[in-house]
Amino acid sequence: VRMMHALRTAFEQRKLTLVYQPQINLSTRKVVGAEALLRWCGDDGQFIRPDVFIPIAENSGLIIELGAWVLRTACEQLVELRARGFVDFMMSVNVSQVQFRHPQFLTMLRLALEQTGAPAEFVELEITESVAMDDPALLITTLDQIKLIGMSIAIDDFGTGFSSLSYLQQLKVDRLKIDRAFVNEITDAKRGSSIAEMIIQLGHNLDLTVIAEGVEDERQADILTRLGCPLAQGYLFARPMAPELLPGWLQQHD
Ligand code: G
Ligand code: G
Ligand code: G
Ligand code: NA
Ligand code: MN
Repeated sequence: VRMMHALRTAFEQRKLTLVYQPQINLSTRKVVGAEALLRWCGDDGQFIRPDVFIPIAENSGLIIELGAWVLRTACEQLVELRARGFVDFMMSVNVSQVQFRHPQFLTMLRLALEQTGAPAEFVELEITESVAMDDPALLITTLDQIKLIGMSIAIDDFGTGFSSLSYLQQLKVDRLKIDRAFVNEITDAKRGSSIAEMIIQLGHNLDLTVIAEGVEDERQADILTRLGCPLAQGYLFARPMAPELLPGWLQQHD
């Protein structure tokens, strides 16, 4: 309860911020976009990880307001980058299952686009597999509506908890994100990671783009590239960064 109160106070005092981690095309090494990631700057100057406070925001209901702020802020950043000439740039935003199930979710999406002028086709929503699997009817209709709005959909942490592959085929999903854990298993070319390999293959078969998370060294990038993985993000390319650093980083990277 104390943490819940602290979180709400932090949000109201604007101590929750977004950082952005670039996403890269593995064969050209060009930037294709960025993922917006929440950070809580604690009073002691330490960052509190989202894994810790997102569940609290979900349990207290704050996630609805916070999630709307996250999307609106990421859309504003997208619009600013476009004004600076970065026009082929996709902004990925994490969405909690509590937000996804909220009756005003689709209205919130439309409003964020309207208020910021962000183009829907450059906004991607990342939902986790658990959302994806436990209410099929709601999921299918909601994804249909998101596609009508024009946004893309990625399944985050893919491979960590799915129940039905055949079901995936019916969903209007654009991307699968290979969970960092499976990328971590890639230590040498021979062993690779059978799960990562399977997800890349699945992407090819279902005509979905695949992005590998948590790529930390060239060897992993090289193996993923040879396995046919088109996109990646991770410390090898860039750590998540403050918005004011992003345009400069993009300019230099080009
Ligand atoms: O802007 P709006 O009236 O929708 O704000 C809704 C909530 O978002 C309020 O609780 C407000 O304190 C919070 N909020 C508004 N702007 C910011 C901001 O720049 N940073 C953070 N962390 N919260 C904000
Ligand atoms: O940035 P970091 O690796 O610490 O993120 C940890 C987890 O928090 C990730 O699984 C990420 O999806 C989640 N997360 C980060 N930002 C957001 C956000 O804005 N909304 C939601 N719902 N989850 C987020
Ligand atoms: O949404 P998701 O939980 O997958 O968010 C990705 C998380 O992974 C973020 O918290 C981000 O800070 C973190 N991250 C991003 N790149 C790397 C990396 O190369 N290595 C590790 N260990 N963590 C990373
Ligand atoms: Na995630
Ligand atoms: Mn994510």
